[in-house]
Amino acid sequence: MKADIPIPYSRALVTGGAGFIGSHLTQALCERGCRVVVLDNFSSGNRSNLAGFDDDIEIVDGDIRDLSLLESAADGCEAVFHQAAVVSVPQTVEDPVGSALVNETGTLHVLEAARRAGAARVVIASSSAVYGDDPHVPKRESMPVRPMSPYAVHKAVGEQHADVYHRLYGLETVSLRYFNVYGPRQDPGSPYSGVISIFLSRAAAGLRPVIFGDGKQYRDFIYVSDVVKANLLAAATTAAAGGRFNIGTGEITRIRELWDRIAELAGTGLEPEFQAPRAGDIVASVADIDRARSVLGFSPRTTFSTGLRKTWQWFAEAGQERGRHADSH
Ligand code: UD2
Repeated sequence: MKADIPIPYSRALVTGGAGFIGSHLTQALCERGCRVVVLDNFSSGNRSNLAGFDDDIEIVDGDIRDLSLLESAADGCEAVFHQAAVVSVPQTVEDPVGSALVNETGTLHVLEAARRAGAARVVIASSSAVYGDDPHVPKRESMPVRPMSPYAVHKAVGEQHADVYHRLYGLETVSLRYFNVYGPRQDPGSPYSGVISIFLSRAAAGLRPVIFGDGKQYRDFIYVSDVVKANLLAAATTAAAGGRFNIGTGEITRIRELWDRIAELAGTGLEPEFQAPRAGDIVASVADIDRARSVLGFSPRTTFSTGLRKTWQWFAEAGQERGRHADSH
């Protein structure tokens, strides 16, 4: 059993536990001796993400729009990690109402189910999207939220619900504002998937990538196991209750440089194709992680080169054995 970050809970619920981040978190909790209930509707999650450790978990095939189902899933759980969401920004633009039922009402349901179940703590996945296109960098938690998409509104409202549950009912809620998360099990399947998963799958297939804009725009890419660690620390740190934390690395990578590094890993000389910038694309995004460092004791461990190499290995192995080749934490 892993003892690096001890988890003071014997049973936890992970919503979206079969998804990219949720499955890594579920695995890490299992490795620390915590019994996990995974609630997932398998719209973007996949059972193969749980391969190798599904004996230790209970899977509830269902939806966070269903409060009574959530209530029974949360029964006996001391901690809840809320990862389920419509994660595509464009999907929330296309369907602002339907996605709000999942992202906003669903988050409220998760908090309410946790309250009714008598859970101590709820850690919710928020996003750097709440900062919108504010050009000031690095992003600090004290900056005002400026949602620019339904997705960002959903995440900002979710944080506010979490605050209210903390103040009103004493539920220990923590919101984690993820920056650009990457790693094994990230699905490259849609044009709006994470850029790293798209570039790696293009490289593996010997295809040129598309760079939107001049490629000088930059992001703060964080490896999934560091995001998992942030969740474990958020669950285990008493002083975190009621807080909002940026979860990134504080380091930047420009999109053009990203492709050059991936091309080198893949041993390809393919040049990117440049297209017009995406509407609403943000030029600069990087986290100030001082608050997470000082309150949670969080510090990202995986360097970008190591994370990229591990993720490339996973993509290169591709296809049939995907789930089994993912990292352990
Ligand atoms: C991230 C989050 C999103 C939301 C948003 C908030 C991911 C996957 N998405 O969107 O959920 O929180 O931040 O601002 O983490 N790009 C290319 N070629 C491609 C794909 C992307 O050049 O084939 C560029 C894209 O134009 C952007 C950058 O790569 O400049 C990153 O794109 P992304 O979709 O991975 O993530 P982002 O930051 O737009």
